[in-house]
Amino acid sequence: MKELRMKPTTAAHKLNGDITADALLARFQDHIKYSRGKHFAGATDFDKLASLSRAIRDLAVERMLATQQTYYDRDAKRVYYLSMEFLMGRLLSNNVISLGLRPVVEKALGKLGLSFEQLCNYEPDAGLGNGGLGRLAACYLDSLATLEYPGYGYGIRYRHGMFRQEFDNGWQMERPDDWLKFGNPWEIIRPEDAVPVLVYGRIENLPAIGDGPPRSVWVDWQMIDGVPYDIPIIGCGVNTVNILRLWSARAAEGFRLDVFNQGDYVRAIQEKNWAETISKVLYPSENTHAGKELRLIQEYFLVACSVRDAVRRHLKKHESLDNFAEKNALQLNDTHPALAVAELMRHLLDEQDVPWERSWEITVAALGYTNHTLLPEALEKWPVPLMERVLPRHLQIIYEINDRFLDSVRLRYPNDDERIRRVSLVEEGEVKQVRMANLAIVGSHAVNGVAQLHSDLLKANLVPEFAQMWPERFSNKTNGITQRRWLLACNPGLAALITECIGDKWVRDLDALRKLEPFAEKPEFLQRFLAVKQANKQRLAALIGERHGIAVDPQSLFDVHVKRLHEYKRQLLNALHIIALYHRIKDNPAGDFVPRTFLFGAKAAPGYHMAKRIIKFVNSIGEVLARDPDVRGRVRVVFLPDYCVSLAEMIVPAADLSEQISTAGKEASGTGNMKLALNGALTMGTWDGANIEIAEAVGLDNIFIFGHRAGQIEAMSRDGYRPHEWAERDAELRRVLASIRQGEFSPGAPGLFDDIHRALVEWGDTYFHLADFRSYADSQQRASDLFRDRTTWARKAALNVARMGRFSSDRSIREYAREIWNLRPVPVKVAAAKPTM
Ligand code: 26Q
Repeated sequence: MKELRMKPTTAAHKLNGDITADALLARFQDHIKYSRGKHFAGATDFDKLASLSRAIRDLAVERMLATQQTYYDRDAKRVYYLSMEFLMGRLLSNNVISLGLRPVVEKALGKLGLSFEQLCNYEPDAGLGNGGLGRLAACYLDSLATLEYPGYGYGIRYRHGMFRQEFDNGWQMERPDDWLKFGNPWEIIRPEDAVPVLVYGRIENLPAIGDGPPRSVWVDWQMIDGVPYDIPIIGCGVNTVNILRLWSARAAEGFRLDVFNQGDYVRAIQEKNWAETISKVLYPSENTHAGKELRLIQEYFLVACSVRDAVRRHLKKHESLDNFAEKNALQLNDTHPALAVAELMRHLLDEQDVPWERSWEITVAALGYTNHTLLPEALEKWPVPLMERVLPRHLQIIYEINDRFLDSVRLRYPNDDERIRRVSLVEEGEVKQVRMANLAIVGSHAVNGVAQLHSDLLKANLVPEFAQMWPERFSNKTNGITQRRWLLACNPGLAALITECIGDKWVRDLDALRKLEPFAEKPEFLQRFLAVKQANKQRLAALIGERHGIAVDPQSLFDVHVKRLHEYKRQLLNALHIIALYHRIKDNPAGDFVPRTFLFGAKAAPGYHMAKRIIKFVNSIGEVLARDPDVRGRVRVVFLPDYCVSLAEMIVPAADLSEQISTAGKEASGTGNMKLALNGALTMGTWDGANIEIAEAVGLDNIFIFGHRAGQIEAMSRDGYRPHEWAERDAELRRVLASIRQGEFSPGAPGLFDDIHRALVEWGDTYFHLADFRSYADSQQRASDLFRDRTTWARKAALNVARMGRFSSDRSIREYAREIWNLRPVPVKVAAAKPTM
């Protein structure tokens, strides 16, 4: 596995060894004065944050230039990660760590009596994503840079990222995110690299020239400009600084020239607004496809800007696009950028005059597609009439791709209309729809799922005809997380303890954690391991106290359920168990219960009514329990508002138990499961997604697995699942359901949770809560029993940490690089910047 020469992280410190605390301090103060235009005395907290960030960015820029020059000189193959989401979170702390400058920064700030940690907390999250898929993209950028791969992120610079969540009487309220309000010190705008993007219009068919092919031109389009903003992605302990390029939409120079020419200057300026709406807001829904025109244009905008940029960079070095696929790989983060298939074809055909067959070879060889979901409601399908209006030329190309593809299928499988119907890029029906997953599969040389089970189900259930036709195209690439953010930066206590025991090799080679295994047998180590966890729990308890005025008991078991709110993720199953516990306490108020704090964090898509009601339900349960003296000191339910990356960085290190309880077969992978286990939480999980691989890695003795397996769930779906029968057979569950129906958790508002009750009992319990309840409740009981013996618990938790090496995004990225991108590391040599005093 070890292809890379591992440099010890101390190298990171050496790289900037020649910047002293005094030199950094001078640069910081210069930025206060010359970038912010203030005297130090008048500088706000944000001025200080921005100035430190700019001082750090300056150090990174030197290497960014050297990195780009190296890639150009060496004619390196590059990978472009195309994603509608990059959930970056905060950048300062991670960038300082990557540069090995933490001690220097702390010393410098210390001279002014400033705290680095506090300063970091003023940075707004770059919340340009919904959840797992967006955060995965951010982790992958970190690994690409750290492993010295020539990799770029391409995304959209949303003016408003993921909404801020507030609670009003327990109901979710969405407030606009305004992350750019005070400016973004990390970005570099590059107006000189702006690219034109065309939408709308129609196709005009021209007569063929001689016996050449019929020609068509796209006319009457409207033009938008994509303006790039670059954010440096700093590799940890290396010179590599890659780039995340985010596109912002502006009215093009010639936009609505017709209206200007009519003399209606003011209206013409007003219409510029339309262009700018394209990058205004992130669609805040995960795993649903609403089919909105603006979203389609956003997806096309990303693809058009990125393809043009990649082509331009290629042509700086090469004469033509003939070797484009040898020198470039484009990875599609789900189907959201799947229009890249049609756009790259359009470039080759219409702008470079490459013949169809060769254009197609190049396109398929350059593209790879990662699938992140099997949920049918999440599969992107765009109505043909909409596409015809917005992207007439692309629709034409998609039809041509489909015709040729279906011809090849008919050759191989004659007289198989059913197969043709299923694999077609166009779904027939009242309104025809373009199936983006089919387009992505046909247009890519590699297709992968994100955990073994998911990749298997993808082949077996979602697209069996494609898997049969092209078995070599399909593979698995199990997700990973970056240990630089999700251990080193967010859990300094545990990171220091680990490094003290086994050295710091794990920072760049997570498999090194294995050396921690023998320590799990040493009582002194376990005591310190527990002390770190305790301190992290106290840190979180303090935050909850400050922000919400709620006192949680840091001695209690912290049971953490953080992820997007979705029925398949079954926050509701957790709630049912809490109610059962409550009833047990009421029945036996003198009983000996292991105290628990149930912590939830989750945003619901604004239009997802059931999800919003589940949030209200959990909040209401929390209120009822908080008011009941019998419960005091035993169970506390806290739904933390506005779950986001920076809040996760506080919660993850403090968790004892990690809830990963999706209906088996529904969660493609999960990555929160990895973050929590890496930080020493035990997993309470179903046999789903990456939970399976985590269980195999840590051992079944060190994880709580419960519930029906994917095959059993499928069988129940097929043979008829009758949820009420599961309730009839279980007195405790019956009582839980009855208490919901009787309004026990909606005092003064009977009927408030009737829909929740009905969804479970009458409407078929789509996600099998009732079928898994008993197994879940029993498993939870085992967790409580185990928690009484802290040392045994700590031993299992430590073994989890020691055995999580496989779940580093470094491993994932190496697999993508070798098996899909054919990409090699390109180390960057650079003399570190000489500080100017
Ligand atoms: C699509 C069309 C229109 C509007 C929005 C969307 C949209 C946006 C985001 C559809 C899906 C998403 C996000 C999906 C996602 O985060 N999936 C998760 O990906 C993780 C990384 O692979 C997995 O670990 C999770 O299991 C999976 O749910």
